[in-house]
Amino acid sequence: MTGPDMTGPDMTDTTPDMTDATPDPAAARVAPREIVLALGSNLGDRLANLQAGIDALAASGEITAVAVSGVFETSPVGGPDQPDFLNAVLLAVSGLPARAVLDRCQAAEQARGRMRTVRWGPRTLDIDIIACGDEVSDDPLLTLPHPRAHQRAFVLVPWHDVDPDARLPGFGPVAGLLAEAGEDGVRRRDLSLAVGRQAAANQGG
Ligand code: A4P
Ligand code: MG
Repeated sequence: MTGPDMTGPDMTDTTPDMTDATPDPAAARVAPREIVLALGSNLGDRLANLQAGIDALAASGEITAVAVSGVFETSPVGGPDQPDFLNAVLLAVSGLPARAVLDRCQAAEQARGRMRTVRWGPRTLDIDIIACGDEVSDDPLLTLPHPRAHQRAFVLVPWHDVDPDARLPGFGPVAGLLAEAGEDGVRRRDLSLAVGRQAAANQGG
């Protein structure tokens, strides 16, 4: 027989075996970095919705809440006629990929009964990722930094409140962006949110 020797080393299949390489987003990790999350609510018990969002994100142990801004009452920007919002900004650290962080944010929104009917319409809880370290993405499913954050007082005022030296990747210091955007329609409320409640609860504290 003159055909190729099918047992020879040249015929070894070098194609990687994909059966063991199915991506598992839950297992993927990146170097831990700071994540900036904007929370908003204008339906139901707005303060409880924001706090529940923070607690839900921390519950998995994969997103560590570091600090939260004061609470600001804000006039709605865009969308239909709707009630005023409460807005806040949460600083966190996570080694999850950005898409997994988005999944956690959307799960937390769902847990507070978030309905998506009208664009920019009223919502029990919205959690947007403003920045994930220095990551830049133009994917419509997850745009980083958030494409409208740099011009929105309802994001910039609370962010500056919790981190006066913050910088928005690609745009520069938040203080400068805030000076340009102005603070119209944003009022500080005598309310507060807590970080670390979930961790304390998990330890029986
Ligand atoms: N998406 C893309 N990038 C991101 C990101 N960086 N973070 C996608 C979060 N989501 C991101 O979001 C729609 C889709 O955006 C998601 O499926 C996700 O894949 P959504 O939460 O369903 O709806 P949304 O939040 O209304 O959308 P959008 O366009 O992000 O809204 P904005 O621009 O954030 O505006 N006025 C006041 N005073 N306070 C507010 O909090 N919020 C909005 C929402 C409008 N006016 C407001 C407020
Ligand atoms: Mg959103």
